[in-house]
Amino acid sequence: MAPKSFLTACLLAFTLQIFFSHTVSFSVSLLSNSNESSSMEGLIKLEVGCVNHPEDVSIVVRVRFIQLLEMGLLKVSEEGVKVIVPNVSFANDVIEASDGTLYFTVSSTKYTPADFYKDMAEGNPYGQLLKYDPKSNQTTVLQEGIYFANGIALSKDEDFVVIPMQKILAEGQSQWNINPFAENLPGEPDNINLVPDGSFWIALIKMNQTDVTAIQNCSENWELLDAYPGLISLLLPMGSDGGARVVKVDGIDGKIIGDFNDPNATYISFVTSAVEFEGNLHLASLQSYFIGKLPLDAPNPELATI
Ligand SMILES: [Ca+2]
Repeated sequence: MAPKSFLTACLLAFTLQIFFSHTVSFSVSLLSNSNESSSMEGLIKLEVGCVNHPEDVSIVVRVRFIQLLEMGLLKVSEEGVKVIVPNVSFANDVIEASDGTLYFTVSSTKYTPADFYKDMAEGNPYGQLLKYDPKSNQTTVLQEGIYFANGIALSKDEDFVVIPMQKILAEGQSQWNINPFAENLPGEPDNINLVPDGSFWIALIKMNQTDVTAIQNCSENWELLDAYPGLISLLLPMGSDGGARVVKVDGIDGKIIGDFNDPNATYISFVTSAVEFEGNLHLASLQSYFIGKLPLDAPNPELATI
């Protein structure tokens, strides 16, 4: 079959897959509304116009903080910007332990952030968890083979780290002990942040797994997405289609104990990070020009299960 006709056939098959998958699975669409979720009504917009599509938000309680860019792992402080780990093309999130050790994720060792959709289309685990030792200035890979490694958090007692759907026992173990964590979330996990009581807030991204699987099964999926870039928004809806959802999970096995949902992006869309501080939840969004601040003392913000 000629490449162009094959591409057309692939697009047709993919379109049919989307049609039928939407027909039969609409009721289980990710980030769908739930009677057990709390609304984001009451969200306050901070720093409107002063931020540009922030992917993460930090409450700076120390003078310094760490930030990631495509060029590597960077440290940003009042003294300026210092490259700590160079040659990391797709670092995503980082957490600093009390002894200065850094744990960070690389989403893909094969693709750049601009080509993130190719990683999605290929569907292979190119993500990594890495550790940087400030005493030796050495970086080691703790785990490979992670599907699009995204957020990372360190536990309250610093005895394990959490990456999407895995809990990994840290120092004091002769071998890294990997356990399932927060499986079956109602969305794809992005950034994870520790709550002072030992639980975690996880920002969820809407992604239609059925459509993702359909395009992964197309052998020329890159060409398909390059020819029809609008398909990317079907795989990863943004704007009002993307909605916003954050869940709070316990620190034991990741059971959901709190949930805020804005399925139609009425107040904010595409939230990628949620940080709890002094009774408020601070939300970062790749689709907004502000930081969301959600008071947690509103009536009935918690739920038991989904
Ligand atoms: Ca992230």
